[in-house]
Amino acid sequence: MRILFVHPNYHSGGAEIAGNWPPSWVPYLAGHLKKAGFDDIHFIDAMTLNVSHDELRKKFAELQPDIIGVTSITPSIYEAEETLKIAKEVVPNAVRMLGGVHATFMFRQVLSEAPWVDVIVRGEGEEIVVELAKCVSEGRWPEDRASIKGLAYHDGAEIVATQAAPTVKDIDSLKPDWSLIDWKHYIYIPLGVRVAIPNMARGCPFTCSFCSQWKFWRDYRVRSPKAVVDEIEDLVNNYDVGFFILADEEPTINKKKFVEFCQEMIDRGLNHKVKWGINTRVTDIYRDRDLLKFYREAGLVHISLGTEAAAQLKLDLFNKETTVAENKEAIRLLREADIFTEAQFIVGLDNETKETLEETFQMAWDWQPDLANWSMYTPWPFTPLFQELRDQVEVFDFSKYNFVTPIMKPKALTRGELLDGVMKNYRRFYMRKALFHYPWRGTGFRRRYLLGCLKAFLKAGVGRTFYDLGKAGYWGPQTKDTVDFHFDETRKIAEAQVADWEAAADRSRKHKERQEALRAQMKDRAADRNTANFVMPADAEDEFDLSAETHEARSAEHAAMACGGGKDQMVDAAE
Ligand code: B12
Ligand code: SF4
Repeated sequence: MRILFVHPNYHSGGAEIAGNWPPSWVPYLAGHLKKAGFDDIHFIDAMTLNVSHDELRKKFAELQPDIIGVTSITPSIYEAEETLKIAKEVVPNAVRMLGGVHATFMFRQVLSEAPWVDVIVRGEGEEIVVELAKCVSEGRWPEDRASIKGLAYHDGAEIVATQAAPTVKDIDSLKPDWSLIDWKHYIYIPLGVRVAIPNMARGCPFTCSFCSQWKFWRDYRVRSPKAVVDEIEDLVNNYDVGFFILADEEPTINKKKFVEFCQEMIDRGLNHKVKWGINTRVTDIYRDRDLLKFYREAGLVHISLGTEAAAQLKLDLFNKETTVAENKEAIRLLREADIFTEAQFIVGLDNETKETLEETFQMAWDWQPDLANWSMYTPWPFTPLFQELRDQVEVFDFSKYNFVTPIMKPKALTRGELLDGVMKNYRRFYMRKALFHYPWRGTGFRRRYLLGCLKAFLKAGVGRTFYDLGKAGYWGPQTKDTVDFHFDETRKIAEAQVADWEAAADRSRKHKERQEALRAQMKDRAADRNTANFVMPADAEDEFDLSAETHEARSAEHAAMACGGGKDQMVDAAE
C-alpha cells in the first residue's frame, strides 16, 4: 500500500528566512508506519520546492497513492485543503487525510468548508496513522473507522469525532525515519550546513494564554536522552547534518534529562560535529546559570527566549510567570556563556501604541541579545486569550495568521502603522548590530555565525520576502498608509473543538476548582453545625471522595506545579 505525505506550499516570510527546514512530522509518522510494515512511503515538500498545483497534479497521477496525508498549521490550512482537493480530482480513490494543530481543533469548520477531506487525524499522529493505514490496507475503510480513536469525518450529513486518542505514552517508541528527506535542499543559511528538527520532549506544563502548544500536546513527556542522541548521530553520520534545533516547546524543563542529553553529546564527540539551538523559557536559564557553559560545550550555540513582552503588564496578561528584570539577566548570563540569544517580543495587542513599540526597542537594545524578533500577536482560535479577546478580533482569514501580519488592530494605531513601527524596530536594531557589533565580535565561530544571521536577514530583505512585505506592498514608512494585507473578508469564525481535549493543566485546574468549592462547602457546613438544626446530608461522603479521577488530577496538579512553578521549578518531577 502506498502512502504519500505532502507539506503544503505555504510561505509567510518569517522564521523560514534562515533557510529551508525539513518538516519533522513526516519522519516521525513514517518511522512508526515503517515499524508496522508500511514501507512504501513517499514525500513531497511542496513548500520547500515551491511545487505548483499543476506539478502536484502530475506527481499525484504518477505516484497513484492509496492514502494522501497533508499537515496543517493555522496559516497553511487553506493550502492544505486545496492540496487535498487536487488529490480528489486526480486520484479520487486515495483516502484523503489531514493532520496537525489547526485541523485538530477546527475540524468542524475544516470538514464543512472542505468536504473532500475524508478524515482528520487529531493530535499526535504516530499511533493513529498506523491504525488508519491498517484499516485501509485490510479493506475495512471506511466501515471500521468509528473504532479508531482520534479521528473526525463526515458521516452522511453529520460531522463526527471518535473519542480523543491518548497521547503517545511510550515516547521511546518514536523512531523517526529521516531517509525520506531529500537532504540537499535543507540548508541553514547562517552556517551553510544541513539542518534537521528532531523532537526530544513533547508538551509543556505552562499555560501561556496566547499559545496553542500546551493544549495540543496535552501531557509533558520526554524521550530517553540516549535515544535522542542516537537519532542525532544518525543525522550527522548518515545525512551530514551540521545544525539542528529541537522541535520541543521547552527542552530544558526536565533539567536532569537535558543535562544527560548534553553529556551524551559530549561523550560521543558529537559536540564537535554539529551545533544546535533551542527555544526555551527565561526561568530555566536563570535556574541553570551554573550549567550554561556546559550546555555551550555540548554544542548548544543558539537559544531563542520567549521574553514575549517588554512591559510587565503584558507578561502578566500572557500568564508568562516571568519578570522583565529576569529577561535581562537571562540574556546577560547567556552572553557570558557565549551562547547566541534571540529575544522574542509579541506586539500588536489592543493597547499597543507608538510608545509601547518604542519601549520594546529600548528594552531590546538595553538587554543586548544577538537577535531580536517582533512577532504580531496572533489569536489562535483555540487559545484562552482568544476567548477573552474574541470581540476585538475582526479578521478570520487564517492564511494571514502567521506572526507577521497584524491580525488585531490596536486602538491607537492602524495596522499599517503597527507594521511600520515593527519595521522601524528591526531596521534600527539590525543596522546598529551590523555596524557596531557583528563584524567586531570575536574572530572565530561567533563572528561567522552572527554574520551568517545577518546574511539571512539581508537575503530576505532584498527579496522582500521578509514579513511578507512584498505581498503587503510595504516599501518603508512612506507606504504605511497604503499597505494592503489582502484579508479575505468572506472568511468567518467558527467554534474550536476543545471540549474533549484535556491537557494535564486543564485537569489540574479543574481539580483546584473542585478543591476550592469543597473547602467553601466545608466552611458553610461548619457554620451550619454551629446552629441547632444541623443534619448530616446523605451525599456527604461523595463530596469528600478520593476516587481514581481525583487521585489522577492530584498527580497531574503535582506534576504541573512542579514543572510550571516559574522560578521554583522542581527539576526532576516531570520524569
Ligand atoms: C520547526 C518549526 C518551524 C520550522 C519548520 C517548519 C516545517 N517545515 O515543518 C520553520 C522555521 C520553517 C517554521 C515556520 C513557520 N512556523 Co513554525 N514551528 C516550528 C516548531 C518549533 C516545531 C514544529 C515541529 O517540527 N514539531 C514536531 C513535529 C513532530 O510535530 P508536528 O509538526 O505538530 O506533527 C505532529 C502532529 O501535529 C501530527 N501531524 C502533523 N501533521 C500531520 C499530518 C498527518 C497526515 C497526520 C496523520 C498527523 C500529522 O502528527 C505529528 C507527529 O505527532 C513549532 C512549535 C512546536 N514546538 O511544535 C512551530 C509552529 C508549528 N510554527 C508556527 C508558525 C505560525 C510558523 C510560521 C507561520 C511562522 C512564520 N511566519 O515564519 C511559519 C510557517 C511555515 C510553514 N509553511 O509551515 C506555529 C503554528 C501555530 C498554529 N496554531 O498554527 C507553531 C506551533 C509555533 C507557535 N509558537 O505557535 N516553523
Ligand atoms: S512556555 Fe508558554 S509559550 Fe512556550 S510552549 Fe509553553 S505554554 Fe507555549
